[in-house]
Amino acid sequence: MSALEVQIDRIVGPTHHFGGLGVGNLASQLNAGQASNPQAAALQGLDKMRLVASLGVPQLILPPQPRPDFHFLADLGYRGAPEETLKAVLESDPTLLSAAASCSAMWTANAATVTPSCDSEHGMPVMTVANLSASLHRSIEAAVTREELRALFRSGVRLHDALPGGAALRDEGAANHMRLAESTGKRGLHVFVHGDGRPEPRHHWPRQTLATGKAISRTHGLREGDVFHVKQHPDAIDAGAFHNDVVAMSHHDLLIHHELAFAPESESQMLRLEQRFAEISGKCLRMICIHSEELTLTDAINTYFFNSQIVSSSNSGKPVWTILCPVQVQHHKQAHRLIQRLCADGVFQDAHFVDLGQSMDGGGGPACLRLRVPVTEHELGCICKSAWWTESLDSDLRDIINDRYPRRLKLADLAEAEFCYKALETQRLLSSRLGHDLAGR
Ligand code: SUG
Repeated sequence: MSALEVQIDRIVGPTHHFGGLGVGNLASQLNAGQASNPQAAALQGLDKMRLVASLGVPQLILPPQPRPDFHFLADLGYRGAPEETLKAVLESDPTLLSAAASCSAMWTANAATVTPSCDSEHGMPVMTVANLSASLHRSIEAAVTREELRALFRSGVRLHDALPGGAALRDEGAANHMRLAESTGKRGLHVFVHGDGRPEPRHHWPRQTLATGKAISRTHGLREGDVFHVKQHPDAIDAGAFHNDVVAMSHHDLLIHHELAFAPESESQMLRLEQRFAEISGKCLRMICIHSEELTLTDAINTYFFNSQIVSSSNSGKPVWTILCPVQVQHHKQAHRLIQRLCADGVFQDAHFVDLGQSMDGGGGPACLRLRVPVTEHELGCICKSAWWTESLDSDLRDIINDRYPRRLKLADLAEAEFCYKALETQRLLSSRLGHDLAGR
């Protein structure tokens, strides 16, 4: 049966701001307190979705999660009228106000880990919502994400709650998971990347644990021999690669990674991965290692080279692989040269450079902004129709964003009740245009 890879992106919300909350995330820390432009952020995201859809790749859209999250603030003891609550939080703990208003759910690569039906003993796609327990502002995403995925996929997927266990089972979803297969619908191998265990990074807390990868591989019904647990290089985490998708990218049978992406002790796992790939597919895994002389770790992190989004489609039966890179790659001599080389070598048939400045300033590139879901044609048919990208949906969403989103926002603006009422109303408008019928909205 033929299969496709669906991309799920989320509209950036009107409360998008630079809170400096990203653990081990250099861009987030560097831009903390700068004025953001929520309107530009949302439009940049929509531009990328339009580009992906124009390449013939199925694109789904989620609305922003409701922010500020007053339930979260109430759970922390801030009660009373919103006017008073917002001012009280700003005064006593601005970080909590920032967390309650964060639009970090835009980075949907962190929403869940996904296994297609062909790899699972359950015989249907399996998803585990990420608990994002490494950071306060992200841990509040999981409950709504679960409702959204249920509304999108209905009974077509086996949806697992976020893992329990808090810090011990830190899970950041697909950003630390790579599936390698001959093609979307063929049996695949699963690489789970974790950062804990000795030697630990010296400066930043690893966001994903080995125990998490093991738990997900069990609950997703994966074959033991098809699962690989690989440790992230502690130097990569220390240099600012807080997720694996900042130093490695993959699609089908292609894995491109920085030489410092994986810890030296993971070498045997990588060898086993290559062997296993050949066993199950009769083909060679295409592994491309980018050396520090070609692109330093620092430049890889500054440009988000490895966070480029790879999509494939076909043109008159011929596969077309396209890479969507951040414009920062185009502006960087070595990084740009690498993309040109990969295109000349036929790895990619096309490259686009996308301006996602507002997301990049929070530490998220093109690949962070999408969750990949491989589905069969039958499973595709079960997905909620109103969430698919169309010209008219795109145009209506842009109208709402152009009319109602602020162009400049600082944390203190989030303490204004009028602003927050309007933001919540705008989010409801976007949700209803997307036809989402979600509990609690
Ligand atoms: O979790 N940034 C996100 C960026 C996530 C990128 N995702 C992937 N690599 N897949 C994070 O650190 C910044 C929030 C702020 O600074 O206000 C933030 O949460």
